[in-house]
Amino acid sequence: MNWDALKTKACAHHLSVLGGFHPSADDIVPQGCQTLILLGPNEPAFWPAFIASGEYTDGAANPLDRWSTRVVGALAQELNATALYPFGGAPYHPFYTWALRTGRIHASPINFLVHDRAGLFVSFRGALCLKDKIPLPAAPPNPCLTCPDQPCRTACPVGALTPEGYDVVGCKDYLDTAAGADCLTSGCAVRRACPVSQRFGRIPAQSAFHMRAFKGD
Ligand code: B12
Ligand code: SF4
Ligand code: SF4
Repeated sequence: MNWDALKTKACAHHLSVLGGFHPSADDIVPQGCQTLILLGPNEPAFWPAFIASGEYTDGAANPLDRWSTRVVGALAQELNATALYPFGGAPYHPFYTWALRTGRIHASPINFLVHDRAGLFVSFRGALCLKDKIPLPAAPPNPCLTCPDQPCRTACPVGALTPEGYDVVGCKDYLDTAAGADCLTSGCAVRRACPVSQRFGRIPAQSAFHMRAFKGD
């Protein structure tokens, strides 16, 4: 298995390989994991595939988590790897820390993760633990270092998400107001303000789906 073959196989499942790393003794990973790979939705193709799936249309709870379990699980089986998921309740697997370990996903000025291609819209559907140490490509530069205006710092209309922290209650209160409909239907204004996110092609309906889940509707 090599990086390009992995990307091709993931793409066939509407997933994107967002980065990987070779765990050291300090990393919290399953025993025998030689390479950890982070998978996200392959956007924009992912959304039409997901809403056509049985998990989305059956009306049962947690459709995206169930879709991820089936699809990432199948990919893991194909690759003789172990699948791990970011959801499922505490204690959570440390996806944030793993993301930083890839060297191509960074802590942005507002601490949400930022990826060289997905920007602040980066998110994970699962991880693969490979038994082999596969060569990884060099990480592209951190986009924040060449982002002159850093609009993420000031884009939240109520100052709930800034470099000083994330006021989750303040954010959710705003989503309950008429003015908050923009964040609710198009996605977090901070994540949308990032120039890298804007080039990514995230479908607003996908953001609306996540925002509804976040708000608890
Ligand atoms: C609990 C949780 C939340 C909580 C609390 C977040 C918090 N304060 O950390 C709440 C419900 C608020 C939340 C909200 C969202 N989250 Co969240 N969340 C998680 C979850 C499930 C667990 C985090 C955790 O405890 N990990 C276990 C700890 C031990 O390990 P760790 O993650 O490596 O720990 C580091 C981080 O917690 C970090 N950290 C500490 N404080 C904070 C604060 C913030 C704001 C961040 C980003 C990180 C962070 O420091 C720790 C050490 O390095 C992770 C998935 C996961 N498994 O990690 C997603 C995750 C962090 N969330 C994610 C997302 C997408 C969101 C939402 C944007 C989703 C949405 N729109 O519906 C929203 C934000 C709403 C918005 N404004 O758009 C993404 C990351 C996105 C990004 N670009 O950074 C993750 C990785 C899930 C995924 N499947 O991709 N989330
Ligand atoms: S807006 Fe600029 S500084 Fe903020 S996360 Fe995006 S690239 Fe980084
Ligand atoms: S969803 Fe809207 S209110 Fe909440 S942090 Fe993002 S921009 Fe601010």
